[in-house]
Amino acid sequence: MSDKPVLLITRRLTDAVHARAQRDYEAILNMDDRVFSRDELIARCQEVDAVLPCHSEHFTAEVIAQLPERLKVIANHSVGVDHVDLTAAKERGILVTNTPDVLSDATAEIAMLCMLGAARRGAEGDRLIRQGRWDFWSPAFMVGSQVTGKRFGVLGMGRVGQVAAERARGFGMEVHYHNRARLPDHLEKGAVFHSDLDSLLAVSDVLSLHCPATPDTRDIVNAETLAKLPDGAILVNTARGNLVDEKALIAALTSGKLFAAGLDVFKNEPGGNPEIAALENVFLLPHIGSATRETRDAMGFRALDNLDAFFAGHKPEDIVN
Ligand code: 8YV
Repeated sequence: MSDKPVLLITRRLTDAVHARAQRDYEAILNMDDRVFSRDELIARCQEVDAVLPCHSEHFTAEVIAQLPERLKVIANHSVGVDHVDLTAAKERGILVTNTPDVLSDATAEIAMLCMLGAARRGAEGDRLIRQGRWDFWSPAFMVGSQVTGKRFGVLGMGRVGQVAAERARGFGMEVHYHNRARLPDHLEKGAVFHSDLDSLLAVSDVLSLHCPATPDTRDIVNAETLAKLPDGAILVNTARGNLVDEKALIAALTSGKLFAAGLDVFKNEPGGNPEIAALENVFLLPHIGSATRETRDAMGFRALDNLDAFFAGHKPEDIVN
């Protein structure tokens, strides 16, 4: 028997991450990449010291209550941790970590893709050609909304929000943000701070969501907040589907209050929302904000760094509970 800690990696990660995990742990891999049911997740956790899950595994209070005594750390392969009941984990003495920083660039890239795809009708044009419907051109054809010179509103100016702001500046946009606290000058970089949400909404030609999903932020984009955006605004969501009341979003997209939306995340995942998918003025992606080869390696390594620190008796860098 090896004296390495037993580590369950719930989903298929990159070869480099698997190789390092197998070198340093008694690693249990999921090469088929099958999503575990709740009961299977609990069963698979019974003989392990640590688990490295993705946002697809839900560690609710009920699941956590059935984890074995020996399991002391949940090292997430994600920056968002809304799939883990952090309080229940803490009460059970389980440390929870995440993978910040390493996915900020990749996610900000996807925010730009969603913004431009929505503003310039990227998916609509692609569909038109693929379906053999491009039989007409005129100066009035597929006219979009230019982002250059517009105001980019960031809701949640954390690590991803800051990189997205930087990228938006590259498009000549003026950055505004609402955050719990104002950032120091060197991070704010001239962005305009709005201490209240309504004031940010009023100036957001593009509203980009970068805040965590918590009970406080659930449906923060709703009929009331959407009404406060400038007419013809664009909504970008690369954070979590739970931030948006999708019924209210559909109404705003249908009425023309919003010009378009670019969405990488949905309340229902995988799958999305068929009523949203039926609209022309949306640019949709299947939750791939951090899905680059470079970032997937970096996320796996960051999760392993946290585990290494824990098992060496140190404090992991990215504790979230
Ligand atoms: C991932 C994410 O798709 O980090 C997050 O919070 O939502 C994404 O980066 C996923 O969790 C990868 O495991």
